Amino acid sequence: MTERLFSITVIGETVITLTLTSVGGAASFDDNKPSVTENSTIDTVIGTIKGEHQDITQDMTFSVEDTQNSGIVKFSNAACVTKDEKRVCTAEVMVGATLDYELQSQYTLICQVTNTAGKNTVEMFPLSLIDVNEAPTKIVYSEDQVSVRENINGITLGMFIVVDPDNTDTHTYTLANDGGGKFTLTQTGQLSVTDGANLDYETQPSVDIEVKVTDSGHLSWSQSFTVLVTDVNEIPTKVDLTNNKVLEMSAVGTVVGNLRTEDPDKNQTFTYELTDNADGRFLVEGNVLKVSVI
Ligand SMILES: [Ca+2]
Ligand SMILES: [Ca+2]
Ligand SMILES: [Ca+2]
Repeated sequence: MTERLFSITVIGETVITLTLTSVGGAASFDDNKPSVTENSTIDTVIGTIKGEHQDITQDMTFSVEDTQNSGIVKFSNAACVTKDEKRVCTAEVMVGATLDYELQSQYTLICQVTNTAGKNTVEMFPLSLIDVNEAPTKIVYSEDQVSVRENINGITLGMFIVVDPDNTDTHTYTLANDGGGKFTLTQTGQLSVTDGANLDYETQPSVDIEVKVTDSGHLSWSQSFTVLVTDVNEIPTKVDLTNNKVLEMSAVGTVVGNLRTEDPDKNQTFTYELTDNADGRFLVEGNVLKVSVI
C-alpha cells in the first residue's frame, strides 16, 4: 500500500502568529523581547511586527496599546505579501512617545492583529528601555543663599548638590572660578573659605564663583554663584583731632578742634567721651572738643 499524506487547511480558522523582531530597528534584541534606547526621538524605528496567516486571502491590520496606556509605541501601516503559501504582513514598530528610563524602564505592549474576516489575535510583549547617561542639569546649594561673614578665614560653608537625570550617577565637583583664590571646593561639593581669603565686606561685598560638576560618564554642568559677604561691625582703628593747640586763658567753650574717627565700616556714627579730661580742662560735645575751665 502506498501511504498518502494529506494536508488540510481550514480557511479562516487558522491561527495568526505574531512576532516582534529587531529587523529595521536601531538595537538588536531577541525575538519578542524588544528594547529601545531612552530619549530616542519619536518615529525612531524599534523593529518589525510580523503576522503570518495560512489563509492567503486574508490581509491583516495591527494595533498596539500598552498596559500603562502611554502610547510609547506605534505601528506603521501593514504591508502584506504571500510567501511559502502563507500571507505575511509586516509593519514598522516605532517610538510613539517620550522614552525616559528613569521614569519607567519596563512596559508591556499589547499587540493585536485583525484579519480581513475580523478575527483577532492578541500577544503581549515586554518592552525594555536601555539607559543612557545624561548630563547633570542643575546645581543647588544646601542653604538659601551662598554667603559668608567677612574676616573669617578657613571656615567651612555649605554644600553644592547636583541634579542629574540618572538617579544613581556619581559626581565630582570643582571650582571653574574660585573667586580669585578665596574659595575651595572638595570633590564632594563642600565649599570653604581659604586661609588667606581676608574677605572684606567694605571693599568686596560679593564674590562670583563657578561650580563645575562632572558625572561618571564625563558629562558636566557648570553654574555660577554669587557669594554674598556679610558685614560685621569692626572696631574703629584711629581717632584724631583737627586741631590740638589752644591759647592759654581761652574762654570757657572755646573750640579746640573736631574729633575724627577712622573705621573699617562705612556710614557709621560715633560718640565720643573723654576718658581723661586733664583735670576738667576740656569737655566734648558731639565731636567737638572745647575748653571747659580757664
Ligand atoms: Ca539615563
Ligand atoms: Ca548623568
Ligand atoms: Ca564691617
